[in-house]
Amino acid sequence: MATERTFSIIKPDATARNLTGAINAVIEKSGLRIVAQKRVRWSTAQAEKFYEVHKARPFYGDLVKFMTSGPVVVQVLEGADAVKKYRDVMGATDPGKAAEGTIRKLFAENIERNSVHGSDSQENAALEISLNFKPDEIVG
Ligand code: 3AN
Repeated sequence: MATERTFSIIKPDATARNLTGAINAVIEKSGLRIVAQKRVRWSTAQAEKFYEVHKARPFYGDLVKFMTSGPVVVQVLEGADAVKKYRDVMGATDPGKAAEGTIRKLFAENIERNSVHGSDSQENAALEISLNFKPDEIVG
């Protein structure tokens, strides 16, 4: 399996509850390496751009409001098959449907306040990483 990178966000519901370390522990236990990380506050424009693909969905406005409601921790994760692996570690979008031991089963509040984001393809991972990190901020 090829070594890949994926983009992760620890969302405002999780930073508000002081769960950054607990979520990072699950990530690291899975074998993924956190090769870049910073805590930031997104502007409305940044959140709108990031979630542009969901623009037509009924939850878009609320999602942008939520993602700008508090600090987020943006990360680059590295490892074998990282995109799929992190999707498995996060669990289903709806925490009610997430498997035992996944981040969303352990920590998410509901389908919107679901604690983490992870890229859904290698192409999107590259795009999302480039939107949030300069190359020299990533130390593998
Ligand atoms: P995932 O984050 O699992 O890739 P997406 O890309 O379908 O899921 O959705 C992006 C984000 O939009 C989710 N993480 C969640 O915060 C929010 N979201 C998705 N579906 C809903 C929904 N039905 N109602 C409210 N928020 C949603």
